Amino acid sequence: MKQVLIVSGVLLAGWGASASSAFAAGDSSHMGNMAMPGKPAVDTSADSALTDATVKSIDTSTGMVMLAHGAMANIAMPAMTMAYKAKDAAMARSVHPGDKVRVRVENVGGTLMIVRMDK
Ligand SMILES: [Cu+2]
Repeated sequence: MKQVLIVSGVLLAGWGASASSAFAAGDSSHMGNMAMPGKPAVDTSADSALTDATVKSIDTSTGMVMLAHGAMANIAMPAMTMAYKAKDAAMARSVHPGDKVRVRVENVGGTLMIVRMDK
């Protein structure tokens, strides 16, 4: 039990760090997510790490972006091709199939969301 509490604390600390860089200050909508119990992270030491990915396809109606991506330790995801929810419509519209990007995917309230995507 003590171990679980420690892991949760690290997760929340990581959230705070990434939230300050990935979201505008004053956004209260993700404060609720911070209080939710997260999945135990495999590795929280590189919590803002970006992962190389190639955009395979985009569905602008749903905001889903199909990525061929490297391993993402923070969500325990090995390298694979998989669709993730873009954090907003502007992000989904900003990329095209074939684009090489660097992404940060996080578990936001149970949804694997692309919170940052650098071209
Ligand atoms: Cu995956």
